[in-house]
Amino acid sequence: MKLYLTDASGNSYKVRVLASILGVPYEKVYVDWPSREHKSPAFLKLNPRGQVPVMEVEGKVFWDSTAHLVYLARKFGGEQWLPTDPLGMAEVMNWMAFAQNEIYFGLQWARGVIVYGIPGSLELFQGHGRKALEILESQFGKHEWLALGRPTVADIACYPYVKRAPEGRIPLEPYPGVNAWLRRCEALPGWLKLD
Ligand SMILES: N[C@@H](CCC(=O)N[C@@H](CS)C(=O)NCC(=O)O)C(=O)O
Repeated sequence: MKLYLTDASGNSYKVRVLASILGVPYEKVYVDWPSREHKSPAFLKLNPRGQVPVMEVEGKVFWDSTAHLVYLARKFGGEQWLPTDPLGMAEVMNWMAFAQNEIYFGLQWARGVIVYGIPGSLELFQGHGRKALEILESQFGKHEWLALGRPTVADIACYPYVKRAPEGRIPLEPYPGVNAWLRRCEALPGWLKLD
């Protein structure tokens, strides 16, 4: 298995975390971000979005961290990280979708404006981001984990851009339940520190 990534990429980090927890070996292929290798014709053949991470495995190519987490969890994680029963799977996928919507277009993009100067309305992205944090805070008022009362791929998918929210000028202090959940994630065996 090959993973095209950069060290700074939060979406690549999600895949690295699950591979580390499950003890799955893989080859890292570092993409040269400063020279915009991810927008080169060769890379765009792998991923038409021009983004990392990209996974090459068993003769197939997948270019979204959600697909990578699904593959790793189902191939190597038994029923723990993404179960196959319809209700359990739906509960996990509900939060996987949240990671790719409110968290992505809110918390990740607000940070993108500040850290990378991507164009767009910081105020709009911060608004989506705060809404995401309010939903999470409400969840963690009642539950320790996002789905099924245990850690799943949903927690891994939501973690990095929640952790990095302050880089988008969205402080985490008003959300004690979210902070406690971040610490629970960080205490899981095999978890990797997000730099
Ligand atoms: N939905 C994708 C998002 C991937 C993504 O946003 N990757 C960022 C790095 S973390 C990237 O490559 N950005 C460059 C760009 O969008 O042009 C996933 O979950 O893998």
